[in-house]
Amino acid sequence: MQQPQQPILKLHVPEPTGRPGGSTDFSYLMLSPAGAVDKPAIDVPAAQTADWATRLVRVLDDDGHAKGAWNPALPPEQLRQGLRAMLKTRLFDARMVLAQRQKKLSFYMQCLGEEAVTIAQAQALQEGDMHFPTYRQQGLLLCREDISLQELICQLMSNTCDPLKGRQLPVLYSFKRAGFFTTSGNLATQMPQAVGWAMASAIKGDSRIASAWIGDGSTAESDFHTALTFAHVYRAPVIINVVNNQWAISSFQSIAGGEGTTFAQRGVGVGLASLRVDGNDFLAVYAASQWAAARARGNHGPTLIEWVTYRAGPHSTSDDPSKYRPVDDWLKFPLGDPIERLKQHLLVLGEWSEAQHQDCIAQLEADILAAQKQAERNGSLLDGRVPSADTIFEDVYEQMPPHLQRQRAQMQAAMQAGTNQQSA
Ligand SMILES: Cc1ncc(C[n+]2csc(CCOP(=O)(O)OP(=O)(O)O)c2C)c(N)n1
Ligand SMILES: [Mg+2]
Repeated sequence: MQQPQQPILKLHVPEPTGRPGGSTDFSYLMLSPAGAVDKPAIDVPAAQTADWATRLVRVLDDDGHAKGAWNPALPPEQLRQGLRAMLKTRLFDARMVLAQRQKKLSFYMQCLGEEAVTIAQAQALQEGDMHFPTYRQQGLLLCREDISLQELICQLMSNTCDPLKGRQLPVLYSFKRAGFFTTSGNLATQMPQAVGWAMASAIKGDSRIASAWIGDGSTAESDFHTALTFAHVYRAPVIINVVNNQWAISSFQSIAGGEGTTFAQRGVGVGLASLRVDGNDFLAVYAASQWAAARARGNHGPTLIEWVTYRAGPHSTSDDPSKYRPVDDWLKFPLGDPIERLKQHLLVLGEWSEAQHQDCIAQLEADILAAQKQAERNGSLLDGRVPSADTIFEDVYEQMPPHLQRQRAQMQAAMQAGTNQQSA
């Protein structure tokens, strides 16, 4: 029988809403006014959070006033600490990009424009909780006084004092003592690990929670979905942070599934309480993190939080975003700059001044420069002083087995022969 005429099938390929030479249409962000979104009960059933997964939790308005039910009403000293840590992170990033351009390190990744998500969440969590970060969560370390800048720079320069002995790419830090799980270059692997760690914490009868971090693009990885299912089924005490900075290298967030829906809505679909939050609003980040942490600690279940923010810099030192997006995009991003917004709030409160701001910057720049000089005494990529080759045999077994001892001796002999040949 002859079929009636049917349309030819075609696929939809999402496109960014702005390309170089044009200007981005940011209406897709679906913003809510500051203070407009109410706060659910800490034990709200996950399915009832669907509304919170589409609206946007915001506290700070455009004039720097804090509004609504999510205002955490933090003491001014805590706000100043947050501002200082965000400035420290931004200045450190800028200095390390410069060092990369001077060939002192091979590679660097900034978190320009995203400083609030890590620093406000770090304030809301407790010592002993474990973060499972990506390469863009250096703020979790830079906000701590017990992590020295020098130690971070030695890792970035892969020099003789690199705590990871050159085994990791620059930026892929590991700091157990700071609750900072080893960063993996393989995207999304940290998600099932974070949920597994949270489950183990509950199995052991502990009170520590996990915080997992992932970018918008990486949510397309199957590890992300596996992690959500486990988190939901066992109500694991974990916060799932999806940092939607609009880009995954040159792929717009729509290519990972953000078009016509939100990343927060994925959480609701799987059975997780979900919030969509202004990631450039320090107060909103603190309040939402505190809510999710209290929910996890009270055995009410995990929370997925989509942080809406913007990757203001290139993806890494190997990227040139002017090839795929308008160059002035960040300046036009409706949620602004997290540092400027918290500064404005403190100025409105009468708890900060322009002079204090400039002093703070000068002090931080001096500290970073001094730490860099100290770190460079142990070598940088320029002079090739790297951890000894011997170290590749270490830290695998508690006691080195005979076959590795033999191989190490062979390597040492070969290296010695090479040195003798060179000097002959
Ligand atoms: C499994 C895997 N696939 C691809 C890559 C290459 N890669 C590194 S970062 C990146 C983009 C990730 O974007 P997103 O998750 O949005 O995080 P963002 O860089 O924006 O913070 C890609 C594709 C990788 N490292 N691992
Ligand atoms: Mg991204």
